[in-house]
Amino acid sequence: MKVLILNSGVGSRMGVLTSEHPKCMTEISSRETILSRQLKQIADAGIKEVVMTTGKFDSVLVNYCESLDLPIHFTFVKNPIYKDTNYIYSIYCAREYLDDDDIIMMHGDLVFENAVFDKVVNSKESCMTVSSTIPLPEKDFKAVVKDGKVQKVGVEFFNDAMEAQALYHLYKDDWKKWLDKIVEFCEADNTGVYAENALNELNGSADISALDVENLLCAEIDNPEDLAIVSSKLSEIEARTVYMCFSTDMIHSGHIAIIRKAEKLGKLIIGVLSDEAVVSYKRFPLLPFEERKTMFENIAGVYKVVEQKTLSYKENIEKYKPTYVVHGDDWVSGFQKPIRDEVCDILATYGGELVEYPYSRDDKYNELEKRARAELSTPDIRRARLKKALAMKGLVSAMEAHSGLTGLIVENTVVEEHGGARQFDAMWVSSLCDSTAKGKPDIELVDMTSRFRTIDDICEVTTKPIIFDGDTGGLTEHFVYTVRSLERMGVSMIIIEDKTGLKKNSLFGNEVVQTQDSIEHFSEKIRAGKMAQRTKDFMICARIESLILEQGMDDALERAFAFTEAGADAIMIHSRKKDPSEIFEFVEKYREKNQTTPIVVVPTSFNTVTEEEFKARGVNIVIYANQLTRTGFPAMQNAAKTILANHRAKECDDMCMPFKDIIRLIPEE
Ligand code: SPV
Ligand code: MG
Repeated sequence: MKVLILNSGVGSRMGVLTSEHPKCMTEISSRETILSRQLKQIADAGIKEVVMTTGKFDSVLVNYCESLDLPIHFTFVKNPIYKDTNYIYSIYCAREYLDDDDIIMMHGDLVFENAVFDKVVNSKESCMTVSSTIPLPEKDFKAVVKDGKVQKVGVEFFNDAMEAQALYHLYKDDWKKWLDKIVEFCEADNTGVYAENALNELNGSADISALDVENLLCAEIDNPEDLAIVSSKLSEIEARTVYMCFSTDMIHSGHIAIIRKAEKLGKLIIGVLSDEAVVSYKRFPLLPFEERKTMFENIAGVYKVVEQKTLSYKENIEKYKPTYVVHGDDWVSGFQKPIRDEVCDILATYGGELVEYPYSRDDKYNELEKRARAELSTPDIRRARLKKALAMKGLVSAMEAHSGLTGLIVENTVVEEHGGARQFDAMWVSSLCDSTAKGKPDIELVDMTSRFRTIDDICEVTTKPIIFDGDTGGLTEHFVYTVRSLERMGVSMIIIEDKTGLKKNSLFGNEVVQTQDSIEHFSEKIRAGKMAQRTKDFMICARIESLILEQGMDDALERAFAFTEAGADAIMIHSRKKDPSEIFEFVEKYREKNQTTPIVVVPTSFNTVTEEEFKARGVNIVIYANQLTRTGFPAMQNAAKTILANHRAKECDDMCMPFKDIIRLIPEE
């Protein structure tokens, strides 16, 4: 595609403004001339060929164009008799450069906003810009339009006419017909008329649509009054702002393309989603907020980058009052719809506009996303993420996983909520559930090799951080090896409980014989573990069983402070009471003296407390320790009974996951 700009005219109506250069070099702002603006728009649209007709100030114009240093190849064609002819003859002079391509044709005194040029360039049919909202001008161009098609163009038409500007996109076939007529006119010496007079003789056979740009700026500058009007409209346009929000940590060409489009609408403010919002909405960001912010600040065309703290745009739209909010059309339905609705409501309060572009999730994006997930699953990155999540969110939720399959459930389960999404932050590899899955009691019978095998299965198909239930930690001499093995696997935290001898599950309480370890001995184990660890990210959590074993609050607190002193990175306090008050009391008393060490709870019994309440009280990790096992088991038992009772599988079918879903459950690499 080529652009033809007609600049042979003398521009006498501009007075002194055109005494030393052609009209197109008139300044329309402190930074731009009519021509420099047109050429920048052309270059931004990716068009590289411009044919320009010149006249009186031929060399001034040529030098000026070259000085702009744009990625455009110019062909200048001087109309030698510019004084005595109209631009029909200038086109005739340039015809040899114009007969082999689609063209965009424009008068050199035309100023239009980016949205207009976008529409013209992207028009799928030949078109001329018209306006249905601007009153018909007395002396300037009007187009007679029938069924959306331009029939005639001239200053003399008033019936069925629309205000029109000489900004055309002409596909080769239509243009050829018009050009042939122009040649015919000029060779018959009919050179004092508009090129449109030749078009009118085609009687509509060149198929040109009327492209209605309504009130968007598209105006010619004929005299100083026009200049004043256009300049003031331009400053209004330049004051427009555009808001977009990004959660991405990897910028690809799709993002750049939408940023390019958005910045054409006004000064582009980018909202970068906070880490906390990204974690809940998508996945753990590869780059933290500050780095993502810097990344966007360094993209050309971005005016300002700000934080968007939540998935809701409310705070930032109300603060920046953007003229436009830009988004892909993927949020028209689905879980982001409430966010979109809220954006529309706020924009409506001050006349802002939502601009949506077709959303395309291409293979490139999927490939990058796959790579990001692969990176998140590597041991170093996965291990470090529990600490990061704690710092970002204050409260982290973990769900039990005891196999690759349950790991996938924890990894991928997302629920929609208030236009956002919720998902678990981490996985708990429970001794109870790992043992139960193997049909064994929870008494440290399943050995570490087997427990590590479970972790490995989970690691292979997930990316979320892992908290490992280390039971008592075993002998101190063995525990140090366990710490290093877990670190190597990318586990983030081990929780060891202050019991000794044959460990039984805590939920038995004192119904079975259980012995609590001494403070000194358990502290020694913690110290040895901390000495053994090789990375700064790995955490050892001391689990206190005093409340389970009915040793009282003071004992629990004494142990908590001693274990913290010994180097524990977190404290888990356990209880098997339905009433959460002893947990709350512990947290309150521990927090009086220690505000920073994370506190972990396992609310299997005291399960009425919400995560929000735990967080408000100073808890940092909530572990749902066994619910997948406890829900899965009765479902399986029921299926087995149903088949036995009916001597066939039919009655069981409705309880089953459809066959096609189970096949698709696990994606192939
Ligand atoms: C586990 O899940 O194995 C635990 C938590 O240790 S509890 O069963 O509550 O003791
Ligand atoms: Mg356990």
